[in-house]
Amino acid sequence: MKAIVFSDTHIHPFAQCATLDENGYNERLLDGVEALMLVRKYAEDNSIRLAFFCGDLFQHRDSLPTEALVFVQREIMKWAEVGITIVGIAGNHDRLSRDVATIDAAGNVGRPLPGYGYCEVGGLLVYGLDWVPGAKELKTYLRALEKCKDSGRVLLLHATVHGSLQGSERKLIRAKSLLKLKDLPTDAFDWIFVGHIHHHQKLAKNVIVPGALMQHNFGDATGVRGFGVVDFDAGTYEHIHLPEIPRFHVLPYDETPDEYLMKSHVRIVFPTGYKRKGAYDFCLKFKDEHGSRTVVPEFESDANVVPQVTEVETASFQDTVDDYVATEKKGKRVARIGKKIVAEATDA
Ligand SMILES: [Mn+2]
Repeated sequence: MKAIVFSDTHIHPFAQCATLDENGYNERLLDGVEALMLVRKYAEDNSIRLAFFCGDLFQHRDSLPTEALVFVQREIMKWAEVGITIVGIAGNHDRLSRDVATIDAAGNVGRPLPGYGYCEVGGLLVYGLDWVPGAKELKTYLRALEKCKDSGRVLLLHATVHGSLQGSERKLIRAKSLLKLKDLPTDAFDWIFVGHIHHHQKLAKNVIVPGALMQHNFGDATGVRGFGVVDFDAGTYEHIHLPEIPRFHVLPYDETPDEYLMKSHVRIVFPTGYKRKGAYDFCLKFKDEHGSRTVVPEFESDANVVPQVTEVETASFQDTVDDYVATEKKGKRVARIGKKIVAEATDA
């Protein structure tokens, strides 16, 4: 038996690099929905009827945009219609409160439990734990799981495992939410799938980070994104990426572009001193020539400017007045306000 493993879809009408389709829908949102659709098609074409989702279906946990919800619900409905069962957990982006997760609004996503627990599907025991802010609770749960040794067990988590590569989400990760590989009950499970980190990687022979389904911003530019297929009989995991979904690419202005990447979002880096007008013209021409979705300039000086801080000794009001008086006495030009202060201070 095979199953799909996917995570961190972050489906949202992002403002960055947004374009509108002919109906006025945000194409960043449509890309996310299309990625979901392509995973479903893959499952259908390969007669796969089970999918594991490791969290972060949506982007904003406290304000789920209506169009994101509607498009995702419609797509998830189709998974159900063709007989694909999704078992998922809530990531930090899906968890509105301890008891409410926006992922539940998507419909047809089987949850081990809202919170944590397990369900039985396709002859497998699938355990899962929604994202929790600290690693302490997670570790308590994981320790309890270590003791049971039934066969056909899968564990879904949304967490950072120490030492895993981190993409653009690394800024958001707090030290107290870190798990170590030894905290994971690797002996008690056939497979452990961990969402949250966007770079796909294999942390141990049966511990997989599927990574994000697609790139989400320029910080993801170098990362290969996609989904996985786990084969329970062969004991293998295969990672598949979706070339159809626009990617992000950062390119020095004098570099020859790779046509495959140019259909996507491109940030062109210009050197310090490059004329702004020339750079914007360059980007427009680039977009036309390569059929890129969006092309934005970045100026090296923008990123490299280090704010210069001049150490200023603080002076008392009297020191300032004395300074003005001294300056006045030397016959140097003093501003009008200075003259007023000097006049008051010297009773002139
Ligand atoms: Mn996350």
